[in-house]
Amino acid sequence: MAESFTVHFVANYWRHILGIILPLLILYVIRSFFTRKRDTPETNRSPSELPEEHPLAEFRDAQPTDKDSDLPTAPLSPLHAEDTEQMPYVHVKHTEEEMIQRSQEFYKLMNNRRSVRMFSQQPVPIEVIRNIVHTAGTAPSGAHTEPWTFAVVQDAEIKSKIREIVEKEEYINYDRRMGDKWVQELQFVNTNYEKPYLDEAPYLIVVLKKPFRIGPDGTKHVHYYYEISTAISTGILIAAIQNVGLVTVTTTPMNAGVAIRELLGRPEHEKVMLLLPVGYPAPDATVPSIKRKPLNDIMVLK
Ligand code: IYR
Repeated sequence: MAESFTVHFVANYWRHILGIILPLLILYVIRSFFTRKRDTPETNRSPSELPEEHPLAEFRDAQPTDKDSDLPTAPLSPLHAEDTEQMPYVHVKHTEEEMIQRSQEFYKLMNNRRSVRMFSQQPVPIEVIRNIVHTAGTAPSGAHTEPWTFAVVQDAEIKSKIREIVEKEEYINYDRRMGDKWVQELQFVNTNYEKPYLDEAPYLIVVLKKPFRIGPDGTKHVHYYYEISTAISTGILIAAIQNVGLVTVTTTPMNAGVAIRELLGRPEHEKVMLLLPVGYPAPDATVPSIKRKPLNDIMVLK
């Protein structure tokens, strides 16, 4: 009896029932879509959801695409927890005159820096390179994660293998991958696919950035701002190279990163960012004659 009533009711009034249920269902779906977006803290949102210009967008890279993707993610250690010990800052103070003089001298030193692509094969003590890399490691980094590795290559065979890998890719870059406009705009740098400096300089420093690290327990710790942190440390590395009277050129190993990383036996979660040959300039080294922007073009005072 009750059953036939239900069947009868549904058969007669299904349009009304649908008319009530369907809009409710649509409203529910729309509401849950918006609440999910609002309630998810930005840092917990999957990096692939972040818009291009978002400051955390670089974490799209941090999404492992390889075997590390199965690792559980753990938060970074709470470096800023209340019980973190504080210590006095050791301040070296200079007089205003000294500051002016030191800043001028440092400017002169750095203004003399040029990207040099012609190297002497004269050896450089490894102690100098160790000190330079040590200095790069003093850079600030997101949540003090120190998300960098500097692979220093002195072995001639590894250097020439890296040169081979880079030249193979650069040949394609110059020949067809990058197009005529790119080739034309770079003409003044006087480069081509050949990179003799990669194996002629006594050292080749490979800068690797680490989107995350893997803890001893196998958990993954995401490194915030790993890209800018590694870039800052490279800037300090370049200043340290200039400070001892050696030269370098920042080389971007376009499309050659994975092969270089594998050659160096570095783990998959380290990404090759830059190659820096380091040594003395060749006695007959030349550089393009360029001018730097005047201060007024790069600084605004408000
Ligand atoms: N990486 C290429 C081309 C190149 C690109 C830029 I942008 C430069 O400032 C210089 C060179 C090469 O090393 O030949």
